[in-house]
Amino acid sequence: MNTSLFNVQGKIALVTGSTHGLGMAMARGLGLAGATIIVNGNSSQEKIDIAVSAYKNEGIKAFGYKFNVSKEQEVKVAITKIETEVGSIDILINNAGIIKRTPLLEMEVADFREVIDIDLVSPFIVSKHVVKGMVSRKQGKVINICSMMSELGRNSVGAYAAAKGGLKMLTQNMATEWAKHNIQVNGIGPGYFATEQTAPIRVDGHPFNEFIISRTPAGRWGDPEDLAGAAVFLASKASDFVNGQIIYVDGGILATIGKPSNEE
Ligand code: GCO
Repeated sequence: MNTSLFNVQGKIALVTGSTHGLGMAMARGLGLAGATIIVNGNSSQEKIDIAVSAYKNEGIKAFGYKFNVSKEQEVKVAITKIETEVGSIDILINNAGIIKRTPLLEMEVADFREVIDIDLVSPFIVSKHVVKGMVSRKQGKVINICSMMSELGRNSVGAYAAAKGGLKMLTQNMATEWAKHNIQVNGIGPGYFATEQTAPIRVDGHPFNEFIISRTPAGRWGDPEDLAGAAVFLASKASDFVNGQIIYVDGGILATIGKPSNEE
């Protein structure tokens, strides 16, 4: 097996929202596979610095850049800075996102708009400014972080589902328009993972925790490290003829209608 297919040595990967959670896990996977990581966050420079140190402590080449993915001018300046100070971006993972768990009839329009803005419009903004360089270099990898909610609805996450459903279609359209430039655009759809974002619905005894464990054929929440393999695959030569696909790393949830409570 030609393992160089999965080689990302020396590639530069920008992972938005990579100071913690799934973004950090995917960036770490790419870093341990030899990529240079551009760490992004928007909360505080301190958080970014802490994350960069954590990557470096594992021997990963990492640089931190604070910018808000939803503000086009900030993104434009940051991408220019990154490509001047570090180098051309070969791999972009649009991971940064938020969720607001509110039933639709109770949700403020402003809150709905904010979720769409961060989770759907921002990947468009960041991709627009990174892909220009990829087109000129005739190569690049874009990975959009979708969700189970790109396929299924759930009470209280309507805005998030609308954004992630849209991100699936945006991924397919990006793939359609950019494949001719040897740019492969795909998505990763994480199932239910043990992160800060899911902590409130994952506590022992919480009905949703029991539900997810019973609804997932693998019988567990995902570990963020479970995502690294799909990230390395979609960031490497191994996926050069894969376009517009969403790889669901979900322990099997989307493969099944589930089982009665009295069935093993
Ligand atoms: C929720 C969860 C999900 C997961 C993930 C599933 O409230 O249902 O937060 O949205 O985080 O997106 O793919």
